Amino acid sequence: MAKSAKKSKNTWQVTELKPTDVFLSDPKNTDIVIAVMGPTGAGKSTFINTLFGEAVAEVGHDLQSQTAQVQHYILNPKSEHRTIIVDTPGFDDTIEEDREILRRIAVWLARSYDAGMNLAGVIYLHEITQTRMLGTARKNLDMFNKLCGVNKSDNIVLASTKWIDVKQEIGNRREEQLKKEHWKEMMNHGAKAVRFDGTQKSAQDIIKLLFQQEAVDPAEIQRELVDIDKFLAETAAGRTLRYTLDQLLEEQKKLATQLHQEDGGQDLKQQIHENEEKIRSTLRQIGSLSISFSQRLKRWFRLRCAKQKIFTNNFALPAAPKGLLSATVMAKTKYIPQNTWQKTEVKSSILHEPMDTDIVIPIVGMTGAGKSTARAF
Ligand SMILES: Nc1nc2c(ncn2[C@@H]2O[C@H](COP(=O)(O)OP(=O)(O)O)[C@@H](O)[C@H]2O)c(=O)[nH]1
Ligand SMILES: [Mg+2]
Repeated sequence: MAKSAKKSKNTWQVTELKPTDVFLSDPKNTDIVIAVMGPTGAGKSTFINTLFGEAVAEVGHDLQSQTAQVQHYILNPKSEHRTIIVDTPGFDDTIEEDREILRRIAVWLARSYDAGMNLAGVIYLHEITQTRMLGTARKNLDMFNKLCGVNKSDNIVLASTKWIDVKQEIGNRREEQLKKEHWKEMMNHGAKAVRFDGTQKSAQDIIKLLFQQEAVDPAEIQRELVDIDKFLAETAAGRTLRYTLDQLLEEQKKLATQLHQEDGGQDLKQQIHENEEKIRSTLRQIGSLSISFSQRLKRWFRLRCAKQKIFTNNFALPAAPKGLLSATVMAKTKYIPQNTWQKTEVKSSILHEPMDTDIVIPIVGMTGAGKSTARAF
């Protein structure tokens, strides 16, 4: 993809970059990047140490995430084509919120893309000792899917770890399940499933798999951040938060029913309380996404608006995903006339005489957030 040599700062560089973000001091456009992702405890740092043959990354020995920052390690510093291995934090509700983890990974990838570095691929690690794909394991896989996009997955290696800790037949069964269910879509699009057996040769073989692939199309999030200059918060990955919320609400419903039927004990009440906290935290994060989204809308409009007539309208949005779609539909009205969405999505006409000199300021938010109050100003 063509990139201009010199350009002004992108929006993400202004809004998302933090002084604490670590990056290579001397990025080169000959560098090859391989990112290692997966839940905390999956064995990412151990994999990297095994690959390097020495302890370069800190290995976690408790439940807390050891790698809350994105860290990079240069495998062959003297080579013309350096291989940069990137250790990423997992999405695991311990130290940082999902949005912050996402920001750190996205910003690192965006900076590497901006510097002309080449992403060779991503290794996603999954502990074969996990009995089921639930909780953080599920969330990490969803985030990963959204980050990379599932359309083209040639540059993804899905590696299972900790084989030494499971009986062979149980491991085989779980691996089959992963291939048949959770990894199926990515594998259909070219991702490879392998086992990391804990040896350096196995780690090197996994890296080699990525070098056999052709040059990589930038991961979805890089494209969105740098090329389309979208706000990070409104990327496909950010939308996963809404999916998390659905899951939490479903869980809460089940717990409440249980409590009602069993005249619940202290444990159940505690679980409900903890779940409630998670719901609140997810809602807060979704709240920050909505702000970014409306900022983006405003930016789009600013591009084409002269300072003429101001028209303020109020979109009452029911649920987030559908609501956002409706707002987008409205925003596109001028540009894409007579498309299918007009038949399926436009439910009522608001302006009878729209003019291209009109300025539209959508007010977006949940019911009760104060949209009508804002309109009064
Ligand atoms: N038995 C076993 N333990 C492992 C393996 N890989 C990692 N671990 C342990 O799992 C824990 C988490 O590993 P770490 O590499 O820090 O995971 P990360 O959070 O993904 O970076 C540590 O206690 C490691 O010693 C493995 O292949 N087998
Ligand atoms: Mg680690």
